[in-house]
Amino acid sequence: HPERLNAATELIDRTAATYGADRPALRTPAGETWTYGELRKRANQVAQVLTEDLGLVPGGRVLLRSPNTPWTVASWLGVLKAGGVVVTVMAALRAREIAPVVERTLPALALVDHRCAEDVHAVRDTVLPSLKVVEFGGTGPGDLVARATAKSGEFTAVDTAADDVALLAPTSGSTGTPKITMHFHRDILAIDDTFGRHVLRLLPDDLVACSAPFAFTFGLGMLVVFPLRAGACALLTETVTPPGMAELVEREGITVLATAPTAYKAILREGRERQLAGLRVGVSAGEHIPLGVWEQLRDSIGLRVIDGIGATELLHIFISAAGDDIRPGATGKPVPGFRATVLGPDGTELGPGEPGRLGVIGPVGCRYLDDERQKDYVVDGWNLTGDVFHRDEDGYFHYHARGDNMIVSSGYNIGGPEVEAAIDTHPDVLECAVVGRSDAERGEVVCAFVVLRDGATGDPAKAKEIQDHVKQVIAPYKYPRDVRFRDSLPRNASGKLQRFALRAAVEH
Ligand code: 3SK
Repeated sequence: HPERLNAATELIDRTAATYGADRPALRTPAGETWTYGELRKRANQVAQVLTEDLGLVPGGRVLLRSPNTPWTVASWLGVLKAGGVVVTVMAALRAREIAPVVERTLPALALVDHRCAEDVHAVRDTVLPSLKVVEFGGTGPGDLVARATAKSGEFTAVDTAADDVALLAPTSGSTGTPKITMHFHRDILAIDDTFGRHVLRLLPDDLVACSAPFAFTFGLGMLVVFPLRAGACALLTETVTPPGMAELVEREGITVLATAPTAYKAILREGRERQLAGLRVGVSAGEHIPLGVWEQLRDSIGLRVIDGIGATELLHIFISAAGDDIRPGATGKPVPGFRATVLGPDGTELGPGEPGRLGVIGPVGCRYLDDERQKDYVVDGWNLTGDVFHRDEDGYFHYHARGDNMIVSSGYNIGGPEVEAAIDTHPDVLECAVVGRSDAERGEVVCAFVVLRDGATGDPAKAKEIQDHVKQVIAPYKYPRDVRFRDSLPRNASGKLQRFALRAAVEH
């Protein structure tokens, strides 16, 4: 890429010029369609509001919180066009999860869907009173949509450098507070230059759907970066359950579906796989797809699902299997442009068959915003994703486990410590520890071992109370589906929690 590069211009202006401004870019199940020309105009209008009315300057940070809607895409592109940096937070997060992101990233503005604005106002009041919160999609005064549609739609994108920061994407830490990953304009295009172009290979006539929110970079790639670069169309859904997804694929004529293995399992369990028969491509990521699920989809409807593993730190997928180069049971080989290896405890590369820490190098790498944990993630140039893999004689990578305290449930990474911190705020809880438990449907579920204070009774009602409490404190998808009461937690002589003992206990 050239030294001066604005990812939004590449994704929208260049595509509109190459494939035609009248082609559909975004659709919703409610029947709304935005062409490339309309999306370009709205992104420009947002950029005008940001720069002309709200004082955004190049490099200024803009928090974006919304379900997947067309105005979210226009806002994301508009911030980049204005030379700003998008800070994405999931609509599902609660104020206590948004607060550390705001504290760390210090955004000047927040663009928030009016249905999830309350928590952002609360965070502004307690953490960053200077934050200007602008709602969109509602009827309130100053709504972004009303302001934007009053603008001309003529805007020349700020001439950013290819390695200016474009995106700050938080990721749950396996320990402590969230880590904020920084990505440049060129990184956004690099995920398409690698996975998009060599593995996914979208066609301009594709209609793409993905169950993930944009704030999870898996969703950002699948619904914004890859379709817009290919001149294809994205179908934006706000929330969709797996059975609803199969219906949607059939009804809307979706040709490319990206989701987690949990959704494919649920579709098979409900016998809805025929509704996926029109798919040209299926992508599965977030966790490893079990061989049986992959085979059932291949045998019933001829769908050879592309399996992939990615990380927010590397923005998208870096190992995958696609086309004829699939070894059933293996996650696959490094995506063209990436190299991967398996490292032993001393950092030396291990040979075939030996499990160890996965190390990855490619055009996108981890850069945490001002975070000590950078030195643990990037060692000798290798990005250490926290996954344990082995490589076979032929170079295919096989997944074993997470090597840290991250729980991967239905494709979402959940940091054990943040669930523990949420459980600890329940008045009856003395202490707790959280581990992952294998689950046929979700890959893993969060399992909490809880020691109650004197006088409290560990019964199913208390377990439900703790679960409901957690759903109020942090994003509901992180709640412990399995709560087990104990008189004490296993500790070694120096008092250190023996998490391995809890892991062994949950599997038996
Ligand atoms: O595998 C993942 O969890 C992931 C994370 C970020 C982006 C893409 C993917 C597939």
